[in-house]
Amino acid sequence: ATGETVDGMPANANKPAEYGKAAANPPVGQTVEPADESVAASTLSEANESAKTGEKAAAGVNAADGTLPRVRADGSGQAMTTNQGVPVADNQSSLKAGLRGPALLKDFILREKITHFDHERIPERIVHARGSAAHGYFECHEALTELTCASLFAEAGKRTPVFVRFSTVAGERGSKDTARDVRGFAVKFYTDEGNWDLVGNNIPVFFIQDAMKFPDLVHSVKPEPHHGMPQAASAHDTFWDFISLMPESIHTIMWVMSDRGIPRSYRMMQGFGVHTFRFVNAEGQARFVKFHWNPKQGTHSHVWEEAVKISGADPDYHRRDLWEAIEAGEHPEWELGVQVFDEEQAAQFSFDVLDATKLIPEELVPVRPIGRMVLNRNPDNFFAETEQVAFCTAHVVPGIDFSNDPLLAGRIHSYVDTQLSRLGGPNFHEIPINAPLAPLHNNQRDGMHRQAIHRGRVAYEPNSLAGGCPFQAGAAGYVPFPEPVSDVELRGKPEKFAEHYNQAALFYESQTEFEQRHIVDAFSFELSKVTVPGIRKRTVAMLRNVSEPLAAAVAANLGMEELPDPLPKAHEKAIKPELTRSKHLSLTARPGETGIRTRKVAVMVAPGVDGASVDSVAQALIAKGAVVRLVGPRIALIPTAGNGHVDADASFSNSPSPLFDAVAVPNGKSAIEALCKDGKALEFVRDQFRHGKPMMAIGDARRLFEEAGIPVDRKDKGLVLPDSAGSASNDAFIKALEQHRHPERETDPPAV
Ligand code: HDD
Repeated sequence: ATGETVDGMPANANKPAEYGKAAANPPVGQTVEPADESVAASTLSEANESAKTGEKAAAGVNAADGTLPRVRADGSGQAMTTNQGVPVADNQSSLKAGLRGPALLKDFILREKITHFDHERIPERIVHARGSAAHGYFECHEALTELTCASLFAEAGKRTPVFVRFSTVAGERGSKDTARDVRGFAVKFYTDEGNWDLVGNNIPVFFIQDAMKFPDLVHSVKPEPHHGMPQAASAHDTFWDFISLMPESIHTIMWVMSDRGIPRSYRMMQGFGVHTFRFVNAEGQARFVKFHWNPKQGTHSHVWEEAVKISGADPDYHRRDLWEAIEAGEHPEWELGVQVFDEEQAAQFSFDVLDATKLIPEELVPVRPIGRMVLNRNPDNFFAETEQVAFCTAHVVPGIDFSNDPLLAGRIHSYVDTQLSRLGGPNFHEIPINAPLAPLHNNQRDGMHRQAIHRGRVAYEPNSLAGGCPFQAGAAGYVPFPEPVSDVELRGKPEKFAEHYNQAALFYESQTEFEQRHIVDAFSFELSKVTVPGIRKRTVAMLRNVSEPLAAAVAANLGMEELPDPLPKAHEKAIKPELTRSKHLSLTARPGETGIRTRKVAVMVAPGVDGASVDSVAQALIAKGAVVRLVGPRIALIPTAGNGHVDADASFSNSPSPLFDAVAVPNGKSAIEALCKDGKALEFVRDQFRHGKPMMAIGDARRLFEEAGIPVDRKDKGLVLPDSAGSASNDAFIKALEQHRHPERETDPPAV
């Protein structure tokens, strides 16, 4: 039935039939062919690009070509049914004795619907609850058979499907994306010899050395248990109490307090396997290996105030950024690199390679690129895929093995265990997103929610009744590296684990001046939220072992009159590090290869704007792959100075400054006059300036900057102020945007 419409959108023509006598004969549900044919068929399939979805998945490169299509569901053109497949006649009212009568218990349709709804949620992850994911593939650069027999590295050009989930750690499932935090970087490789999960972070080191301390660490950072605050934040007493009593955490803390803790995008961060793993080749020879993901998009971050404002303007900022980039065909890409070294080399280092609070400086062991990962398809369904995906460090494949890192050892148990309670039983491997592409056969049976229907009478091995099948694979199977073990049982740590400060200092000394300033600010902010003075003091005492200037600056910001004595060290003799500065640890070391692609630029418009200058800037930016939004006082068609219009698709209220990487304000006398009187426009450009963004004002627009108090006469490569629109000024603006940010304008207090 075609109903009445409002501007082409169907009204609910069946609505009157829900009331009075008409209710006894519910009409067939209204279906309306969408006016736009491209949305007509499915709302789910890859064939229909407008409804979900980016490109059609390329054959052979997506997990979707394996286990997912059989479970994809699509209701287009179908009548509604219950979960038992019974057609539902009326989905509006419960079954009652009379129109005004009591509801009846026998209404199995209401009951099924509400019961299912009541059970829709599953427990959120205890850590990394908030995350976003995408499908893609890994492509091997060259055969690595000399190093590992892992099948995904067997030949040049080999592609293996992946599903990757990025996350914050501390916040709950509905928390904001731009909290200061470590980011999870978990990759599931669906290899042809089973699933390999590389469950890493965007920071190459971890807070603690032994899994024994993980529950303590997480309890300290999560909202305090008596009042449930703060959400998605480490700036509180319990966290810093724990940290300042656990000096092994200082190296990781330095990374989290740096700009790494507030990335611009999931697409613009590195990933690390953190632990030392092993590569094992077909001859059984093993080498140690550390895994690195380096983004082609470069490594970029927010500034703190911007991150804070974004969390109000768009708490889904990173989720949206990843989704939109993939929808737009801007598929993010990372290079996988490895640091490969052997036991003898490891023994020479001043630190222990089994200690997850230490990295291996790239000067000591260079990173060798071995492949690339491309994320090219968004999930169909957030819950089915992103929420139900189960990463486990225990999921390794032949050719990949563990080291004796005690943190890793604990993780091998923890992940499987948590999936049991989160996903409700031992069959979580059958959930489509978790199912391997490699066929699986064993004698494990039954359990909650079993999907497989095992045939035959035999569920044991050895057997003769099934011809001995499934038989054990022997040397073709997963054979652990035969590391010799002979020692006494004890609790304790190796000597080298006792040195906590060398690499924290290495990290700090390797940062640029502005990055160091941000670290000082981050410590100052976090500790200012701590209410117990003793905890602040103890943290500053710890910082004195990293850098005296850092400790002094933080102490000054906290109004501490005297510096506390440095925290006593756990080891007696100083251990000399191999190096005190590395050129690989600053974010500026990786500007990326994609220029201004996907960068979001606001072009500010108001009635009377010069249409030609809008076009000139917008076209130049779009040609370079930037995302341009025309931002005005409200979403509307805005008359230009001539007789034309421009379409403002964003407003100062719905898209404030922190959501943009740069702003361009076109010429236009009356437009600028209006903007100079608009507090939101003034706030917009002030924020852009404060957050170090590239800014262009064309002709009259310079007045808006002046009105906002922006020091337009300063020497600043990020301020482009041409008299009129044109290719030279567009090029200068694009160049400023390629630098992403202009931190040299930061002052304390800020100039505007
Ligand atoms: Fe963990 C989730 C990364 C130490 C126990 N962890 C989780 C996720 C990531 C990491 C990325 C989210 C996976 C997803 O997207 O579903 N965790 C790390 C890294 C660590 C680390 C890089 C140190 C090098 N984790 C760690 C330890 C333990 C855990 C020491 C426990 C002994 N982690 C868990 C967990 C989680 C988890 C409780 C929560 C949800 C899940 O596993 O699936 O088991």
